[in-house]
Amino acid sequence: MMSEQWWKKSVVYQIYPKSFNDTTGNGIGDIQGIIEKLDYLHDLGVDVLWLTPIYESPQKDNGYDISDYYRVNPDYGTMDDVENLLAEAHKRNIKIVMDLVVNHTSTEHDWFKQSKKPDSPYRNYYIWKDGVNGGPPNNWKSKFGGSAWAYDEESSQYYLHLFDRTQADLNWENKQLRQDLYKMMHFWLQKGIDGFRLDVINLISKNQSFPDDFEGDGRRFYTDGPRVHEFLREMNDEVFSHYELLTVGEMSSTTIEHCIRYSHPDSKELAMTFNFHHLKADYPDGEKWTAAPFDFLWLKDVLSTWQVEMDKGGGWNALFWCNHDQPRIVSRYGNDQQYRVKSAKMLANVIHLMKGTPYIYQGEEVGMTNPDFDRIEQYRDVESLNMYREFIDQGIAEQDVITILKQKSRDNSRTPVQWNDSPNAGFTDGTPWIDVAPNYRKINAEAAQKEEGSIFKHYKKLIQLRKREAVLREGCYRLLLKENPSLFVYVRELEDEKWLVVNNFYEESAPFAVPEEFKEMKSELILSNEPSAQKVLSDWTLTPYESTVYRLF
Ligand code: TEU
Repeated sequence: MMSEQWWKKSVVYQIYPKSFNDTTGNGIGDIQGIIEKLDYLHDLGVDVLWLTPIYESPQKDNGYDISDYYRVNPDYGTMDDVENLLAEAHKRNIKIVMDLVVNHTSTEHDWFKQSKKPDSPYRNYYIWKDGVNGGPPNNWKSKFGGSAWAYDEESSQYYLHLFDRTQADLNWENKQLRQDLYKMMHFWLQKGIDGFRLDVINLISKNQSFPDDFEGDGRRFYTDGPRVHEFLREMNDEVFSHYELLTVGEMSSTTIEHCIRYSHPDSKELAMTFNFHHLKADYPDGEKWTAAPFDFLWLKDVLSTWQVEMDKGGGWNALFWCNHDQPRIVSRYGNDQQYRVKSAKMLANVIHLMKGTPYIYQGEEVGMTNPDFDRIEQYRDVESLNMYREFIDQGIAEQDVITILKQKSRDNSRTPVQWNDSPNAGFTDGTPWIDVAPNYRKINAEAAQKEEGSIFKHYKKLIQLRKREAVLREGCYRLLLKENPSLFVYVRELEDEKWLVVNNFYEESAPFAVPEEFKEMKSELILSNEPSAQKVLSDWTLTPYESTVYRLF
């Protein structure tokens, strides 16, 4: 019998199929390519795979623009391939979680096409409004730039799109739409999938007066909106409660209070939540599109506050550094040059030893870096291309825009997985849809699987530790040395057991003095990225990017 909360013991691996592994030579990854790598993933030790959208889609936003929820994007394969993947994964005790994009569909979805006719029963599946004074209904902005409203000549009204203009927001106020979505979810669950990652699910309920926002871009009127908890509870009741699922909500600009409600078992909404506040440490004044260093004290504070408050409130965190929307963490809060291996392991420790369910994004386990694309022709992402155009139109110099894209573009994480040192990193025999990072001869999975002391082997250890150690799953979290400008030190505690996790985020050595409360305790070295780490805890000077973990008893 599976335990109800099996996902509390799991480590999830995220696959961005387009860039994972191509078996047909068309330059685009596919489902067969995932099947081919199941043994690799089994060796790593992960127990769940989350696939970003594989449904039929015009691919304006790489599948987050779905035109048919019941079909598979032919570039990725067929429904048979999906069934095969499920069977092969389950054989290895690996579960499959699919992406669920129900805040919006592609404007090529049949519902939207029907919806364009004002008298159609589908009109109300989307959000249509009259313009105001010859302009859009309000001043809300799209997250990908420009107005959040697009004008439709045919019906002389505007439709809402919080993302690209080809991603029209669904009208969750419409009960018929909700029922159609639940039906579709059952379809996939009946096939045997093990859960959903729900795309921007906290944006589905909009303030129905659609007011102008004089202080921002409109997000206050739809983020964690008026009926969102009601809708999620309904979804849980109609769909999730019939299965034992991992459900993780992607929460954009959310709050701890809401995330507790989303993920508290008593609320009967979701299993856990992603939030992004810790990935804004390099957004000075909240602005993503600047090239800036990260604010370390702020990072510690945000991560720690979420650890403590979610735990207190009975919520559950999804833990992660990387995904398909974020630059590579080793290039971001680590060091992708001289200390790449060491800093990647340190960052892995910081996240994997916290309380919650850890997620690994493809390539993270071998320390893939940002690719350093220096020509705009190398970028593919709709958001990056929109920003580029906006900045150039504002008169900003091309070189300065590229400097920002190199640091912030979502394409940083979307380059093909580096499997080996053969041409195109073993990703494809054809021409990859996006360039492979030039460092693949040195940084690749085959090398990492062989090398002693590789990042890959370190991730394996962390995954095993999570399975073995109750303190990692259940223990409380406590931050030490809050104001220390280079060390991130925390304790996990369960009954008499304490784990002390000491991390140096910088290239300079840094001293650590054992806190009074631990001085009389015995200690055992659990894990370190520093070969010369001392076996027993005592005052010491951490080497660059050192991360050392002791058990105290
Ligand atoms: O992302 C939601 C989202 O708001 C972001 O993380 C977004 O990438 C960021 O704000 C851009 O600066 C989800 C998906 O993960 C993303 O890939 C999709 O593009 C987006 O929803 C729309 O479906």
